[in-house]
Amino acid sequence: PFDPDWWRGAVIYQIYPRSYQDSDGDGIGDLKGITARLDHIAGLGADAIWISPFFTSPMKDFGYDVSDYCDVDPMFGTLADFDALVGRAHDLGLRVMIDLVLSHTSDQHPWFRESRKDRTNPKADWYVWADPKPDGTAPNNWLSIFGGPAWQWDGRRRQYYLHNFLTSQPDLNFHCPDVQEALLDVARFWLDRRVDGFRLDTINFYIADRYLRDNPPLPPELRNDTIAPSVNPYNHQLHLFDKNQPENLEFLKKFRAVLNPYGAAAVGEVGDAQRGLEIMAQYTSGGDKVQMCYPFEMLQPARLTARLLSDTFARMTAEAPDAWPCWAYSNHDVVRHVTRWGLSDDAARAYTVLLMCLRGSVCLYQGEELGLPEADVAYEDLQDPYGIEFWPEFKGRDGCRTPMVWEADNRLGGFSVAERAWLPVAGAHLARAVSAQAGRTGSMLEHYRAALAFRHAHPMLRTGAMTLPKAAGDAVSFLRGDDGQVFCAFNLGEVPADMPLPEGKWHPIGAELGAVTPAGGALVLGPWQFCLMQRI
Ligand code: ISL
Repeated sequence: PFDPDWWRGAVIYQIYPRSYQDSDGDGIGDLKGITARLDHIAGLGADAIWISPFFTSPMKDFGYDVSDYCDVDPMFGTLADFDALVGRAHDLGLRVMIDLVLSHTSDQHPWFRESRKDRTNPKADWYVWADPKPDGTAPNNWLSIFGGPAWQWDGRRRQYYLHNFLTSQPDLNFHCPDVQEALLDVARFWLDRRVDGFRLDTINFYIADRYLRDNPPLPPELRNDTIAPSVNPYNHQLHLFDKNQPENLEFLKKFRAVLNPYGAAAVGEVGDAQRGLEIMAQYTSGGDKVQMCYPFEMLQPARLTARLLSDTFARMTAEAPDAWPCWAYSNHDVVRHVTRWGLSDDAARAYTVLLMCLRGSVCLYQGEELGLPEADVAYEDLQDPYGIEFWPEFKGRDGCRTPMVWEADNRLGGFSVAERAWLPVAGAHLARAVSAQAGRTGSMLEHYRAALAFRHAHPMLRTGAMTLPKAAGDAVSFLRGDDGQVFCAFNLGEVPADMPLPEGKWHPIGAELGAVTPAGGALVLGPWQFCLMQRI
């Protein structure tokens, strides 16, 4: 059904296609495998799926290096398989979002092969090329997220090209109108194949300063010292010029104009520890750019405490009052949150309910619904180039990318019939496989199902207003709904918390989630307990 607002408050389930389900026994997941497992996602109660890239790619960054935007990599299947996936998803009431990596291509993309030939070919300015400084060094001080300078010398053209990520991921030049048009055509291609929206990779990296000015050093108060400098030198510059230039807003408006006739939605990934919320405000306000941004506030190593939650929402109220965030605790780039935050099952349950009560949309990452911890991947098994480069200070992203576990009594968890999977299945994950949890009262999977159903049953949790969270120690509370119809209180810690009850008449809800009922006019929450109430 045509509903241009479908994304607002939606729960989006992220699939990492290499690791969801292998249908042809090569040890790598594929589109047919995903199609076969869509019932699981619909049964969970998600509104949509986001599939990480499955496009033709040399797989240097596992698909985030695209060499053909309009085809499926043979490893994952065919366009016909994709059409079948979309058909099945729609039959199940699931929207389909795909992951467009527009900021850069693979160095194997025909556009780059042509562009690097010489300085006069028709695509000569499709990438960010620049002459060296007089002493032969890189054009400026910009750094790559994956370490080292963001510039790579090309012997043939005798110029440097910009790469914000791997050297094999050259950045497209969005100052070139033909590049913008080509990318809008990519979006049209997939919309015509009936996708409902896009996750836009690194949306704030699209446009760099046309004068290629040096970034200034980062003032110490803005540094995020939870990231070791050896791992992320990137954290030591103020990223004024290498990303998020004002021209980006013009491109996003054109992108939105392409989406509108289809009722499609886009969520832009904004990885910016310094100005993420402010950028989200720029990109999602006004109703003429992207609908949602995916900020990193809850993906950080530091646990989402009551204080951090209230600070984040206070900053959002100040800097981004009408922005629409899409929250996530976990994804394919970070340590799974259960491990990252050191959560017990009880703590993880409380965090799940909290996520379902927040204003914004939500992304869940495959396996999160099983309470999976990060997998330990041995050095010999590493696949992620980012991890191989920085081992052992940073072990890379493989520990959250191991295969999904479907069957507890199967060597590869029912992921594949191959001898080996592309990444090992974590032994400790098997006991948490879908088969071991489905239908079992009190399991993490059933808890997620109930939590999603709860969000659905209370539309004000999806689209209603939210008061600023009040934090007191580890406890936090807020009201949801335009008239404050729902009261939500959580104890995000080990110490019992005494909380004031809100004024008015209330009846408790969420018993099926384990919510606590106030007794004798007082609300005392034990460790990881929470209370949910609806105004009478
Ligand atoms: O910018 C960052 C921190 O300030 C990074 O976290 C960055 O936003 C993130 O690494 C972007 O990730 C996405 O693009 C990458 C790809 O490797 C990731 O898998 C993808 O999620 C390059 O395409």
